[in-house]
Amino acid sequence: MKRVLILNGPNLNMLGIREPEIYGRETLADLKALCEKSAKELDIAIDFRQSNHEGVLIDWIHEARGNFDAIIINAGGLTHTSISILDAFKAVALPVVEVHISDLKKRESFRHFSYIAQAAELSIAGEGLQGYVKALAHLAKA
Ligand code: DHK
Repeated sequence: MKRVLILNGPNLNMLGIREPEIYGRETLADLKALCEKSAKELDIAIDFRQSNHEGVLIDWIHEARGNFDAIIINAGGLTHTSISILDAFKAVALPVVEVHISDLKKRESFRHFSYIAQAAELSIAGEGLQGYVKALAHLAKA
């Protein structure tokens, strides 16, 4: 069974509360339940995590080496700033799928560039929580 680590970065614990017109009204717990349901259907084992701390996310990416087959990440705002998260992905050399709930290209210009995209085999944005389901389906096929 394929093992996928799903990482969520800063402020994603505020899903359902933060800017619902952009991120929707569903919570992180709803997102976790959706991922668990989808993973079960796809016969994938997942570990779903969230942290507001860059270093914690980097430690989890390092830990994935040898323990997971792929990583799905929504790095939140760190997407647009973190060379260190990009370097961590390069270090572990695991397949990465990047997900964003909102459509970055339709938002402020500072959200248009993603460091994570440099390491990701697929970037999904603007599909709401279903983007995570799409990411899992992609990895199930890979
Ligand atoms: C989530 C965030 O927290 C923002 O900082 C990103 C992303 C967009 C999302 O769409 O899921 O810019």
